[in-house]
Amino acid sequence: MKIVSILLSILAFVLCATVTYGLDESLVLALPFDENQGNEAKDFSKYGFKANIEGAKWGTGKFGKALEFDGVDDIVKVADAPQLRLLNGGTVMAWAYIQSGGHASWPRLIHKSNTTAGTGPGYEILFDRANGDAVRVCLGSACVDSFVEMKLEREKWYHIAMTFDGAKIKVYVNANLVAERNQPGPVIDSPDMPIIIGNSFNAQRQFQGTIDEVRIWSRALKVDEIKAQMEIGIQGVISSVDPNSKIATTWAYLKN
Ligand SMILES: [Ca+2]
Ligand SMILES: [Ca+2]
Repeated sequence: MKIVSILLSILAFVLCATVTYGLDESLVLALPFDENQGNEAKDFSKYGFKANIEGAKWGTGKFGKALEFDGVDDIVKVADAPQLRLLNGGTVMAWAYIQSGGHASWPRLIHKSNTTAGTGPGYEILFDRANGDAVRVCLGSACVDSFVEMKLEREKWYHIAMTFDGAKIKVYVNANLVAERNQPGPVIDSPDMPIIIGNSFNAQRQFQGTIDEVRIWSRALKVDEIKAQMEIGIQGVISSVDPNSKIATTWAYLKN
């Protein structure tokens, strides 16, 4: 019995190592927010970053649990790292459930500032209440809005994604392309500035609602990839690496 147990442990370890090794290296941040306790959220990318939760509460997500922001002072931070600067293209996505509170004009969903002044973007996704509840994405000073193509309703889940590849900046809502524009130049570097979720760096662009399944890649995903990501929780992300290995998936998830 003891030997069986030891063998199973070794098997689990090997499978787990395989899964970790096999994760797409362009997936640089994957926050499922499924912990349901504590003030730290684990990143499931191969880089193993973490998010510090200041004020946001655990709640019901699109997949498993998620973080609820009060629209007053809640903020989540992921410290800067070279992989998160997205200088050669990227994809930023999350599920969001929007409520009525928070900043009256531009609540931030995901924000990486390029200035300590705090609202200037390296890259960011926000709700543009000043322009009819559109979703807006910015890369440096280049912003693009969904405008009439996609107005966001309250108390409803939306999957929102931005991609950029050096040529185009694109906005997707529920895996539908709703806006795009030319990318005017390289991404503005923002060393030392953290990724902020549910607010801006200066904590003055508060979001009220729930945010789930934040994922960032260092390349622009294609629409079919965005659709696939929209439809899976973190267990799906892990198992998509090796669909035949349910043991590995379960183990990698449970051990956390
Ligand atoms: Ca979740
Ligand atoms: Ca609070």
